[in-house]
Amino acid sequence: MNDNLILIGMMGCGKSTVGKLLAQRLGMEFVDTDQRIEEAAGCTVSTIFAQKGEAWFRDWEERISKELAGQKGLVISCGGGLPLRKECMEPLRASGSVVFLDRDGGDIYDNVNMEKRPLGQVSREEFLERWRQRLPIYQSCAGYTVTSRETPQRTAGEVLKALAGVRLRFLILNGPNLNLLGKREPGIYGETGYGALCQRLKDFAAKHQCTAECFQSNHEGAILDAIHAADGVYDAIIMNPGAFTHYSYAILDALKAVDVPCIEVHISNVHQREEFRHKSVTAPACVGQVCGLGLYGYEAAMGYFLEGLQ
Ligand code: CA2
Repeated sequence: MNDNLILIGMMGCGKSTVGKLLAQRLGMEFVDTDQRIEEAAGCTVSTIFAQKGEAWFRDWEERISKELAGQKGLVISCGGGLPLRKECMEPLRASGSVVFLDRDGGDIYDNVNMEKRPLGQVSREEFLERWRQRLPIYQSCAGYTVTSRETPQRTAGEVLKALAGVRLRFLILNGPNLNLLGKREPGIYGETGYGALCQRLKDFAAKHQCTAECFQSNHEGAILDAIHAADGVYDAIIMNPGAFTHYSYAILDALKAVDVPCIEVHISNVHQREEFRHKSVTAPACVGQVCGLGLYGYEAAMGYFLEGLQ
């Protein structure tokens, strides 16, 4: 059974939403400490704060933290102030990986509805002051710090990447007939087979602490679906659209519709070949195009994105 995954950070940074997504993707159970306390105490956290005071609430947090730390396979979203007490954090830290979801305090205050949150009804200045005080505590408790992204799906993806020590996730997309690599026309496309190309690119990715997943199809619709599904799941697409390059406006539109940068690759130097191969209708939606470098072109394209990390 998996160790726990513990999410900490300021109230409103997205711990619960991102935590639920992570639990789903990892097949783990999601637990929210505030919710657990509300269930056990029979009233809302705000009521506890108002009627019993903060210390009474923190005692509850300590009991719940110790109880959860004794279990496995949980994604635990911690109350924003939970890491303030080391008696809460120490058992949780020992039970798994702690991830700090880092979201700017001003962004939280301006964009998250805090009416119903305990300690949420304060001025912007007071909120920012509390955020500034807590930052070093969150940083010191966490094994990983992940900056909150535009969508919870993206943030969840970044958490998974951080935990796996992965820097970039590549999708290698190959279009029609590229499954025939190595079997026909070796004078143009070389002798390496499609399977061997995929293995080579996976190895190249792994050598650079990245992952590469390969997909090939002879069907335009399947390629469109793969591009749509890449949003939020991959950091970059390396695509050889095959002959679709020269006429698929649908692939052009799909690339424009997603927020994943793509580099187009051609094994052969298309400009030395028939006139119809000189024109790419898909390249305008790409960061750039590599052609004529053989299979190395795929690695050159991956290298471009790796360079961007430096
Ligand atoms: O040079 C490239 O990579 C191309 O994208 C390959 C496409 C071609 O239509 C483009 O103009 C340029 C064709 C891929 C066909 O692949 C084969 C591989 C081995 C044997 C036969 C075809």
